[in-house]
Amino acid sequence: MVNVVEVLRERGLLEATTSPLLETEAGTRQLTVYAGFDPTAESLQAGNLVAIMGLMHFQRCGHKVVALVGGATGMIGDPSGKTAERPLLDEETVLRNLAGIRKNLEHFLDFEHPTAPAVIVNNYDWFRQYPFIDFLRDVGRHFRMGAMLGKDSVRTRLDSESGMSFTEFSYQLLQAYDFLHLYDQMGCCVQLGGSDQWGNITAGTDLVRKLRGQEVFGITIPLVCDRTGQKFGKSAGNAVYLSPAKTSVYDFYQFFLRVDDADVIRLLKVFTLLPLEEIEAYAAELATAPEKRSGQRRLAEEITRRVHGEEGLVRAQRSAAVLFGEAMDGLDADCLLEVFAQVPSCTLARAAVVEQPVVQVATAAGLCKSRSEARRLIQNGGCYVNNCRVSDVDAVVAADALIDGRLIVLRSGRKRYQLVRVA
Ligand code: YSA
Repeated sequence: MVNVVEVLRERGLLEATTSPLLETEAGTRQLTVYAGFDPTAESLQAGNLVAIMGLMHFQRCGHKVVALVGGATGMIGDPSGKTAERPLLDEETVLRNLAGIRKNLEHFLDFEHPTAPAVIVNNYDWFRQYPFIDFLRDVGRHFRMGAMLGKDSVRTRLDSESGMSFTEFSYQLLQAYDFLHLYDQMGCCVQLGGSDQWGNITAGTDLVRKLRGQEVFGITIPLVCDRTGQKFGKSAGNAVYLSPAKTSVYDFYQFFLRVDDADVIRLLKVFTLLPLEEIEAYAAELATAPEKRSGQRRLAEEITRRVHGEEGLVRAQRSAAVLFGEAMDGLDADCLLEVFAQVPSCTLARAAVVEQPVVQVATAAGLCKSRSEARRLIQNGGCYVNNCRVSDVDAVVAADALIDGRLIVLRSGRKRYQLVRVA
């Protein structure tokens, strides 16, 4: 049996375990492991992928995996790693977010595995019927205030100006009880999470020890940060999400394509399943030919394919190629609007575009200052409509040049684009 702890260590996915015994157990028997995801948004974000990759490695090494979605905990809000209390989510939002997160998880875990299919559970299912008084008597009684106050997630917040509410303070009890519940119901004996989850995970291992007299294990993964120390998955202050409705496939692909040379090898180990020897070859190439960015390309390819499928990857790559002058056929207007989001755009009436001379449209759109400049541009072979060179100064914009009937892309020379939205 390949030892999953060793696999995680080799790939830079191991921060800490609650006991060295875990590694011994992982090498000798099938374990059941869980990781939890709170539905704070409609989609998981790139940072959460790290924990999902951890679960995938467990499953690939023959263990049973459980992904827990926090229908209950999401309504409380995990204070771990947060500098301020978040507004409470209402039930409707939590339900919508849960559905999105389930969908994300289905891309990664094998729910059809013949011997150890992955399972998704929702902790709202057991907290819903748990009376508060019973919970305090059964569970709360086993928590010591000193230990609870000593958790990093609590200490940092207590020192802050805004402090912490009792609601958030009690979060660790809920996560601890989940571990106990999954231990009882499924024999789950390992909880995995990012290193910000250490306090919550150890609250669970302590509770199982106290109430069942059994040792269960925690394992944490280092929080992946970018070079600037920012938690991974933020792009210009915004999270990079797995759902295309929140982060377009193109932006998702570009985010990974743009990672720094200093980060790419580490990220290949974390976010892909490529064998380490193959990743070493990228490291060697990075040392001799960094300008090729082959590691970044492979990283973006692997992760986009996994999250958005082969079709999504092809679409992202074709979109990227459009910026380098490649043909646009087959790409729809929404896709092109994403690609050209940073390009100047204007809106012209349909009658000012369709069947009108390119010279006129290029001038009206602001690509050229005057008709004579537009004419010269065409004569010099530097004018393009939808990346097709215009060779005739008298050419008109045909109706079928309009992409989805509402967009054309003009270009002057190699790089200067102008987007025309057709009203
Ligand atoms: C866990 C167990 C339970 O029984 C109940 C709830 C939970 C959810 C947990 N308290 C939580 O809030 N997790 S999370 O939704 O914020 O993140 C999901 C996982 O992604 C966590 O393990 C977190 O550490 C991990 N993660 C997020 N950003 C990360 C990261 N891991 C590594 N690097 C990052 N940048």
